[in-house]
Amino acid sequence: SVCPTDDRHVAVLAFPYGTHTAPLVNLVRRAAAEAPQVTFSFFSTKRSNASVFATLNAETLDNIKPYDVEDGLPDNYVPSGNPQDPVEYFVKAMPANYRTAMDEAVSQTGRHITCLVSDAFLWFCADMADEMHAKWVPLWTAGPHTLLAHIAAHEIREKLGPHGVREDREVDFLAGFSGIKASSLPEGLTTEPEDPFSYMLDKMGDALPRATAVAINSFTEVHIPIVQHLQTRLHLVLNIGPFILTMPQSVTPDDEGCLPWLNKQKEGSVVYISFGSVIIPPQDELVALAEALEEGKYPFIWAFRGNPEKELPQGFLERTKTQGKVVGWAPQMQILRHQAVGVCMTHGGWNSLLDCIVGGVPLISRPFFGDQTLNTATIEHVWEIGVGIENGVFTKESTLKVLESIMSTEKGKMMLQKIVELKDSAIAAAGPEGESTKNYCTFSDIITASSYE
Ligand code: U2F
Repeated sequence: SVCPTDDRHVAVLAFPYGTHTAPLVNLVRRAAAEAPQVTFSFFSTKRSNASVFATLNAETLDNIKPYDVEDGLPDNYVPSGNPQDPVEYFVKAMPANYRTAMDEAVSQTGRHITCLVSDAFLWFCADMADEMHAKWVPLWTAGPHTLLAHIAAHEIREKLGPHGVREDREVDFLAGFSGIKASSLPEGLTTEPEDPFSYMLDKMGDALPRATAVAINSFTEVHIPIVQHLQTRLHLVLNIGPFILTMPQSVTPDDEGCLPWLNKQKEGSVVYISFGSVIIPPQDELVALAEALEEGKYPFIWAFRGNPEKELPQGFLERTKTQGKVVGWAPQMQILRHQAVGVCMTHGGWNSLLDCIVGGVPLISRPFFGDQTLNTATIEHVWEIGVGIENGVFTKESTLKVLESIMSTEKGKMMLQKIVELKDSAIAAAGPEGESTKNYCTFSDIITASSYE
């Protein structure tokens, strides 16, 4: 049969909340630059596209074109302050909102869609791919252990039974989960899903085994038994990360001079604090954390969401002017790679965890929702590269205790050693002969293959 070289049209479906779009964009930047003949249509909300393409336009990648997807917000929508609200509206508008935009892309380009690359959350791509006779390669933007938990959701509910969480049973029936307690699982997993978000994750767990391949922003050594087990449940598992080493990155400018300030600090002495892009911890915990930093005299950089003047103790900013820096959005990756940083206080988000691994910085984790509790348990009990905060909340005493333990005990040194080992395997995986590099080639071959192949 005739095989035209330019029939390839990859539809990229982003999930425009939290740190979901950025990794997908970075992946597609690389794929599109390496395959200039292939058309990439990028589907996200108007707002997300505007910020993504502000960076991309500078690179003049002519073969990626944005299409706006309706965000599902009512016309008279007034933000309630709960960051989950817009997500729920969006999830309710799916998949019709994507479909409309995809029809437009097909008619504008005159090309049928040959492959769907989507955020793994977008379960309906399994049906779309069938209908279109296209491939589907979802990207899972969190850790392999959470992915397995969602794929095994039905078994987990059945085996734990209705009292599994209350009795805090061990999840010892699932490969790679020994030592993990039921209470560490993502909240929607242990009960039947009720809200749209948990429902979406359940559908995802059922749909992913139908995907051509599942790409993960991770590397195999992070959790070998889990990856091996995932391979028995999915057609093809492609660890192609950590993206900070394998994909082009947008650089956050160091407007507030964090890096020059770090140059003046002692090796391994600085505490870096950030709770990601969604969470703001309750004010009493922010206060406890500030008091602990001040009393322990730890040099610090705090990437603060919200208003520090209002939320931190009176006079804190003035008194700690030379001890530390409270900044807005920080160049986190560069900070964590600086030798002056000794520990990272985090919410346990997957991207921050990868930043810490690549930086070789042990963690103190205070999880809030979703995969963060499971990440924290894994940090503490599986990788032994950090600890969760006592009773799950910051108090001045528990924060001082945990800082002391990481910064100045043998246990802390062991954690550092273990995270440096993980860092070395991440670098090897992303190297020229590494597994993530090889898997990326497979990914690229799959998505850019002609529909006639
Ligand atoms: C959701 O995660 P978040 O966006 O809350 O948190 P992370 O996954 O840790 O990602 C934060 C990213 O933002 C960057 C940082 C990470 O790449 O380097 N950053 C920064 O550059 N400067 C700052 O001042 C602060 C952060 C969700 F909440 C998590 O539970 C999931 O694990 C995650 C991935 O699915 O998405």
